[in-house]
Amino acid sequence: MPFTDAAAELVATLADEGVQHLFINPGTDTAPVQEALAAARTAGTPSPRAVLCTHEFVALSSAMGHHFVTGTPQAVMVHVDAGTLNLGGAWHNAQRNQLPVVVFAGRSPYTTVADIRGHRDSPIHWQQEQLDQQAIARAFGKWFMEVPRGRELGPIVRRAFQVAQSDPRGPAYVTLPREALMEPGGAGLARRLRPPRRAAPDPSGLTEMARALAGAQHPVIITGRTGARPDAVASLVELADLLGAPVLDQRDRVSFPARHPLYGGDAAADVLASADVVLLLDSEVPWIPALAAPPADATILQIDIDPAKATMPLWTYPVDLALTADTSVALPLLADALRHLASAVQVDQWAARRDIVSARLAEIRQQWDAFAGSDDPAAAPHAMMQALNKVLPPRAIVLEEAVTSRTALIRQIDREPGSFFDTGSPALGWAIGGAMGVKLARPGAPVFAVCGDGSFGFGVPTAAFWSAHRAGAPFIAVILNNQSYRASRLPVGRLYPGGAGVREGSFPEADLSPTPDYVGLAAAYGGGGRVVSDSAQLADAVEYCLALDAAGRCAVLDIRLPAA
Ligand SMILES: Cc1ncc(C[n+]2csc(CCOP(=O)(O)OP(=O)(O)O)c2C)c(N)n1
Ligand SMILES: [Mg+2]
Repeated sequence: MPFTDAAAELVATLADEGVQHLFINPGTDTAPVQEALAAARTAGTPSPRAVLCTHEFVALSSAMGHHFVTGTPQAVMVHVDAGTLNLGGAWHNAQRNQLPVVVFAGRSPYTTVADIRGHRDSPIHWQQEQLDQQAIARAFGKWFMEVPRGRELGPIVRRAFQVAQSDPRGPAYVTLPREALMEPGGAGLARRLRPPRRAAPDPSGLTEMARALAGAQHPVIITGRTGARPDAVASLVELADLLGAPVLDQRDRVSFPARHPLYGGDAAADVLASADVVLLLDSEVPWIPALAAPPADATILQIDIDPAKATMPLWTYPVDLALTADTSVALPLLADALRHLASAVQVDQWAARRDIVSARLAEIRQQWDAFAGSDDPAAAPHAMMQALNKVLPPRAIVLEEAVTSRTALIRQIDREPGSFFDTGSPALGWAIGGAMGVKLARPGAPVFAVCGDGSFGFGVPTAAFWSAHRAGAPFIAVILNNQSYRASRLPVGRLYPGGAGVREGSFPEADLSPTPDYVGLAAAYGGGGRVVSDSAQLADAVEYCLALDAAGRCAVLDIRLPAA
């Protein structure tokens, strides 16, 4: 049956693309889509569930959380220029996390003629029209198009999903004039345009890479997001075990198990200095040259779906051999190639190296634990994260946005692949909206968004709490409350030691005291929570929050840290 209009075709197409939720903040421009969603619900035809997000930043953050656990394409719908602007920093997070999302935005109606359906009928239709609405998204998206007429909608939406899901993936932006949405659509669903399959590495390059690794004395593996495909983790473990190489896991995802003897976590300074061959896997920022880098003559190898990182103007890492590939495809092939060319003597040498490296890494990890148990004031977040790790239920999923407490979190929180997510280089505020999206995908899992007090505020908590309750997707916000934008205060002292800022000591631009009643804020939206200032109180508080979560209510665990 032909669609009643293009908006109905849009709704059917979203469902056909596998979009489960339409994270939406509507306006006058979205009426045809709202009508089409209602019609589909009434008729029982496939349609995504409309999830109202009362701030657009929450909508795109939620879509990202949902994608992280499901791997599915996402759709967000916002109001013209204003809604597009309110997506704000979530654009950046979507871009840097290669989120396959199609962001739909209204576009002021073109026509003032009363007999064209959808025509202008409000002052805002003049005010909200911009010379170039797409320019708002230009820096962050990878593809942009407007639907000029209803009958073109199907192929354009198919193309948007194809591009968004093609590696390197990223946001597509489609503007929808109201008249076009109300025009007739196609005769049926437009043909689906499939994204390409996962990329395999160049065979000769792979052999060369295997040779370089086989000849290494001190190989080091650095990974950022290999665990985005949890099935790749086992392959990485196999490779590391074979080579006896330490794995620096930057923990944007869980790419390597924390309990594995070759897990080097964030110990870059200890591990990189002696490296002669470094293998970079899915890492956005392999190291910070001024802080910890491999020797200048080290051989740098790279496997990445986007090795050149053209969207980062100055990405000048000295890579000797880069292979464009999905690491879940490339790693088993690399391990095979290594096994193929390794002599028995080499395999024995690598096994011996494994023991030596493991012993060194065990010492480092022991120091992390000892620090968490020390009475150094800087250890407070470490102790709290250690205590939290002990009481996290096995099914819990953790989202990281702890900023200067990040090191504490990644050293202490031990999660399985697929149950820990970090945006990497964040526009802050992602975690609580992201938690709602995760919960929609994993209703049985308690979702912990661990954030700084500053990050929590950037997440538009009023909108996140309301939207999560409304959607039945509650989360537990763990606020590492140091009453400060500590990350914005520290550089002043670092760059101007003994300067006016340090001497004055007040940092009014980074001081978040007096602390608000975060639990009260959650309560205003139907949630609750607990305040803790001692790690011994944590287990009871978490139990309380888990009970709220089980009752469908958001919780805040307000962890009071020493004021920073
Ligand atoms: C959207 C956005 N605005 C501003 C910043 C700059 N910024 C980086 S860290 C930070 C402070 C974060 O404070 P908090 O979450 O409390 O963590 P803490 O530094 O105290 O550990 C700010 C403002 C940012 N990254 N993103
Ligand atoms: Mg803080």
